[in-house]
Amino acid sequence: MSQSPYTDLERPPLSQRALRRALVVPNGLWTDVRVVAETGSTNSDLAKAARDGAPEGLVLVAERQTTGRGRLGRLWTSPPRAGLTLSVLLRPVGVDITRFGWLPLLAGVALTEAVRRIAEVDAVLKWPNDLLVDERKCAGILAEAIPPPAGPAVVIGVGLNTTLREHELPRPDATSLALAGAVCADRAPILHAFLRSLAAWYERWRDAGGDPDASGLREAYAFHCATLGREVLVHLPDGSQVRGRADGVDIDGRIVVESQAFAAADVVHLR
Ligand code: BT5
Repeated sequence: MSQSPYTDLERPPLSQRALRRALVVPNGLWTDVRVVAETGSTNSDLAKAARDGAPEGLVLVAERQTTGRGRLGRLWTSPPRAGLTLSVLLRPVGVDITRFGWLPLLAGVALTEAVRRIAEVDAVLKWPNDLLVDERKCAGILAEAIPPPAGPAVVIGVGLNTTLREHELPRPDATSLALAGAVCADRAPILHAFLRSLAAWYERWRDAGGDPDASGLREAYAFHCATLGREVLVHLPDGSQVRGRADGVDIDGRIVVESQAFAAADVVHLR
C-alpha cells in the first residue's frame, strides 16, 4: 500500500494546525498538539519528553505507529490513519500518587463519552478501560507513570479503531467505529471531543484532590462500565484465575470480584 497521505480518501490526514487552533487555548489544559507522520510508540516518545522536563498538556498524535504498545508487554497494531493513536502527558499536582490508578479509567470515561457523542455507537467500557462495541474491542488505553525526579507524571496512550475494515482487524473479536455502523468515524471531531472531555474530567478530578467520589468520576465510570454487575473471569498476571460477579470498583479504581480487589488483570465477560 502506498504511504502517501492522499491515496485513501476515507482516511484523510490530520491537520496539526487545525487541532492546535481548536485545542491550545489560554488557561486550557492542552499546551501543544503535535502530529507526526510516523513513530514507534507515542507513549514511549512522551515518556522520554517527560523525563526531559516537558510540561503538562503535551499531546502527540501519530499517523502511523510501528511498535505501538499494549498492557503487559502486548502490541497495538493499526494501518496508517485507520485509527487514532495518541498520547497525552499529565502532571497531577495536588493528587496523591495512590490515586493515579484512576487516570486510565478517567481516560476511558472521556473516550466513551466522545465516541458515543460523535460516532453515535453504543460504546461501553470493559474494566479497566477497553472500549467495546457489541462486545468487540474498538479501543485500548495504556497509562504509564513516570516517577520523581522527572515525575510524578503519567502518560496516557489511546488507540482507537476508526475505519479499519474487516480484513484489517488484528483479531476476530476486534472492531472499528466504521464496522460498528458509526454515523461519523472521522478522526478530527472524535479527537476534539475526546481531548475536551478528558480535560474537563481531569480538571474536575485533580481539583477534588483525586477523590473519585467528590469528582463524580466513580459514578460516571460505573455508568459506562459494562463489567460491573456481570459474571466475569479474572485472569491474573501469575496465570491464576478468579470467577465471580464484578461487584464494583474500589477507592483506588480496582475491580472487586468475590470480595477481592484486583489492580492488574484481564477480565473476560461471561454470558
Ligand atoms: C491496550 O492494551 O489495549 C492498550 C493499547 C494502547 C495503544 C496506544 S496507541 C498510542 C499509545 N502508544 C502506544 O505505544 N500505546 C498506546 P491491551 O489491553 O494489552 O491489549 C492489547 C491487545 O489488543 C493485543 O494483544 C491484541 O490482541 C489486541 N489488539 C492489538 N491491536 C488492536 C487493535 N487495533 N484493535 C483491537 N485489538 C487490538
